[in-house]
Amino acid sequence: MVPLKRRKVNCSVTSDSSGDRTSKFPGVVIFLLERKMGASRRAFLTRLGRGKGFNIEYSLSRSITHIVSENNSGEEVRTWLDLQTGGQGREGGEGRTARPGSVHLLDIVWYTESMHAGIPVIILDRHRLQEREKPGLELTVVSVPSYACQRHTPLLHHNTILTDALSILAENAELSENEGRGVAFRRAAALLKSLPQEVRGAEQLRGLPCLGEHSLRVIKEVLEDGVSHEVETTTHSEQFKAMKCVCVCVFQALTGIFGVGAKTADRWFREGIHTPSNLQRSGHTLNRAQRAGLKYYDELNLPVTKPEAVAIGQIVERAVHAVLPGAEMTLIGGFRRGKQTGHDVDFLITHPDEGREEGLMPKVVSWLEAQGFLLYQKTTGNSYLESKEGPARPASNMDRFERCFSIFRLSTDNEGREIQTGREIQTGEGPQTYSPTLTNTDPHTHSDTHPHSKTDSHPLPQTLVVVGDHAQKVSWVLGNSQCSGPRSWRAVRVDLVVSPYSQFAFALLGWTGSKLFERELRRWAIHEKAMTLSSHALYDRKRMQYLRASSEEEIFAHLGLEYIPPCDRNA
Ligand code: 8GT
Ligand code: MN
Repeated sequence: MVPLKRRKVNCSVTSDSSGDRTSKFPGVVIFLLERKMGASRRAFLTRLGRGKGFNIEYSLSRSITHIVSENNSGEEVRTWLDLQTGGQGREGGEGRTARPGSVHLLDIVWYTESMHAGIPVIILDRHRLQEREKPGLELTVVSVPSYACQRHTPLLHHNTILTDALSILAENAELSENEGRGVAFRRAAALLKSLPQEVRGAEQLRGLPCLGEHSLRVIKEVLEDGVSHEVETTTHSEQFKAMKCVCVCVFQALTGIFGVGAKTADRWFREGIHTPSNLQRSGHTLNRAQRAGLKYYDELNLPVTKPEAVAIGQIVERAVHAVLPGAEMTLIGGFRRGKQTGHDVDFLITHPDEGREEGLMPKVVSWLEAQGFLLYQKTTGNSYLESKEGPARPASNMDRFERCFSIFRLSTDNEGREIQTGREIQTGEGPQTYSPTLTNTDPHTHSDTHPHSKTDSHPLPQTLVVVGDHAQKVSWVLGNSQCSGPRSWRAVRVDLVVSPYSQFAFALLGWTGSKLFERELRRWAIHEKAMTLSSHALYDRKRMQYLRASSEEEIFAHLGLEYIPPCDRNA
């Protein structure tokens, strides 16, 4: 458990922390716990709630009725409260600053659902923070639905040690082209992610769905020994390391197509190609996408941060508005689910007048190229036609929207940590030190967009090292000679998708992910509802008709599912 610090409740974030604002819901006085939530998210959630007429207090007081926390267990919140109140009032007595015994201790899910409903929703068991009555390993019987799309799966959860282990085995299975085994591990991991508490003993898992024999064996081993032998062996296997290195980064990152990279990487592995530099020296003829993947290999391996995603969003928005005023753009993928980093940035573009979006992508790409923002791009046209599609088509992850796989050239200000939104970049998640800006000082110089372009003579960056804790400098090892110093840009993978307005809700749902959540939605649709779901449409096979929807909420309703907000789709 993270040690609890005695800490003053932060009252300084906003000046209007008094209780005299008018509330639409008298009797509901909410306190958002900053611990693990962070000050900025707390401020954001407070503004959101207040905008909807909720009474949200910044200080603990006896008027608080609901304490909402994120990623804290009931015990952690209880301990924190005791620290604030000096342990008084635990049994509902007269505490100085709060009434810990009578106040509702709730998970953030209750808050997000209430925000969505516009009223404080009824408190269900799953909203309450779980508290163990007494230390020990008593069984907690939790009833968990078996499809991930029926469950709330937050980004941060209680079982990371177990899910990390299962994810490694899933990745290994996928790299070995054993998709079925990969999915089984991913389903088991997704189940653990959705549990409201930490699993401490295998007995707690009795009766839960999605846990196959193999996954259970791994979980038990980790619970008992702290590690799984199979996971350890996999992590250290040369083949796993090499396949991950060559396959994931060079191919899958660019094509996004499962299997294509794995086959080639496997062949190359057997030829002795284990690293990108092996590949570069191998004399293999590479296609344009592979060359780009190789050239920007290290940077494409660096996580993309939220501020970088936001900065790229501003560039894309400028491009889109320049070529089609009135067009709308939405950040999708992992960032829409609340992730703070990603392997790429995904955007969905549409226009409220159906038809206006046709042919938009080449124009956006031309604009971006003219400004020097693209290092690589491959655009594919829209090949979806409902009349031709045929409802019998199997549900598929691949859609046929107008789409552009690209590598952006994002200018960076290596001297300062401020980006144009004025917020500081969080450096907690990896070696990210760039500060993205929109300044584009050097158009065309590094463009590899045109097949015959020979303008960029940088050799392959073999290692990218960040110097110092909050370093602003990046050193590049180029071949044998190391040159150190700030560079003014970095390469970032960006996916652009254009959808007709009538398909927008389906595209939004399909591209928000996670991949497993999407897979489970399609599985639910077909097996439980006899419907076919894709990123273009939903077809009811019994009634033999398409079901239209203009929002994600409507699609969930058609599917007979409770609405799950993007932040809870992290299965
Ligand atoms: P990340 O942080 O690693 O980027 O995580 P992500 O944003 O969740 O993953 P992603 O690989 O960027 O994919 C974003 C979402 O788009 C996923 O849910 C994935 O299922 C979906 N997706 C593709 N390709 C396609 C496709 O061709 N069609 C549709 N409908 N969805 C796709 O990755
Ligand atoms: Mn993504």
